[in-house]
Amino acid sequence: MSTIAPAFARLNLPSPEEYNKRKVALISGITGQDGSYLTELLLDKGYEVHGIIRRSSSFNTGRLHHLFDDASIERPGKFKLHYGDLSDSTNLVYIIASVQPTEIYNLGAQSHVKVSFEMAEYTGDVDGLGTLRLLDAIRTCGLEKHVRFYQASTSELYGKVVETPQSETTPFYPRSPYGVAKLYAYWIVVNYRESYGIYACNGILFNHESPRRGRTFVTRKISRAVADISLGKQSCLYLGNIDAQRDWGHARDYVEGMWLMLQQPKPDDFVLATGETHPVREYIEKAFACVDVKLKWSGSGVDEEAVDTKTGKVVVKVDARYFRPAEVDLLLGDPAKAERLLGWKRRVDFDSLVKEMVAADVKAAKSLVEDQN
Ligand code: NDP
Ligand code: GDR
Repeated sequence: MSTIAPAFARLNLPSPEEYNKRKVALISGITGQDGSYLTELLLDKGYEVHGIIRRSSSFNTGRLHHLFDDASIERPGKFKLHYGDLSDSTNLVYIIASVQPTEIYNLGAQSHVKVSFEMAEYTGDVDGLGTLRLLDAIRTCGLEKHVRFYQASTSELYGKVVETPQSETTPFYPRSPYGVAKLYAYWIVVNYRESYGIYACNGILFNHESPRRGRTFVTRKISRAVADISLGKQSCLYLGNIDAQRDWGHARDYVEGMWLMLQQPKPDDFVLATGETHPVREYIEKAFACVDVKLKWSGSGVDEEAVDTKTGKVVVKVDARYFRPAEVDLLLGDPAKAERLLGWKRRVDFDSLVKEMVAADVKAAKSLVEDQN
């Protein structure tokens, strides 16, 4: 019975000092964008990395595939995946008791804001209560003084604009079931830190992207469409609110900030952001510019569209299907606290991010075309 494991772990625990001589990380959401970059970072730093993966009928470890091929990582025990789910408390207790991590990164979530309106209860369960389950699993295993905990909090907590730039002291006003679930997670982390002395941090991260970004998030949806349109594989890109503004950074920079938060003398909450904001429309224009397409816009609201000025063909159309019941209009973060106390600084700027994402998708689309020929 797995319930025996925590008692066993508690009885055999070394002192926190002895316990923390090891570097063992456990990552929920390891198969996601951030999970894959964080795994690379931690393996480079000499950690033993364990990840929680969901059982899926289709292959879901694509973002980690290159790590399986790396002979230096294949050493037994250096990198290991465990089946689990944030909705399953017993399983989380069992994994923590057997891995005995020194750091836990809770990146697992139903992370799509629009989907959260359709799956509100599930999102609340996984993103909100899932965080509580992990924290309680730490306590059940008697590890509250041993383990350091990172929570993937989000700029979606700010939601409706109360002030800009948004910092650690800006009041929250979430605008989606996702944001509300993450609000619960944020506060339960603060509460368990204050109640039980767990070293637990909220990283309030603004949007961060990369060529590994999920394909239904707006930046990746655009970069893929631009690649496919430039190769004649797609004719038009359909989008929702293109006037929303986001503070977009690169995921690789942000996972470094996550790690830094767990290396401090005291736990605290930090914003990671670039301090710049850009409308979705600008991302679209810059992405098309990467393949030498200049756009001309016409119409407004749900009738807005853009043509390729060379061909006169419509390549972007606004589509009401992609609008959300409530929108977050403007995100602009103030990373001053993280810069000052963690020494964190983003490296990749907006233009470089757009170029990297489009170039990666053009390369992938071309190799697919070659494979098919
Ligand atoms: P992704 O959507 O790329 O990855 C989410 C991960 O969570 C995947 O590994 C997914 O598994 C896993 N997951 C989903 N449901 C469950 C569940 N029930 N139990 C266990 N694991 C589950 O997200 P990102 O990598 O972009 O983001 C990482 C975290 O940071 C998320 O919590 C997100 O909400 C948060 N965040 C992200 C920001 C961003 O801009 N990227 C900004 C701020 C916060 P599977 O692969 O099987 O689907
Ligand atoms: P967001 O990211 O909701 O900010 O959440 P997303 O890329 O989904 O949307 C950004 C903005 O673009 C607008 N938009 C569209 N979005 C999508 N996905 N698809 C479209 O077709 C489209 N057209 C316009 C959206 O309305 C929105 O304003 C991301 C996630 O990673 C969260 O998990 C994370 O917490 C936050 O970033 C910070």
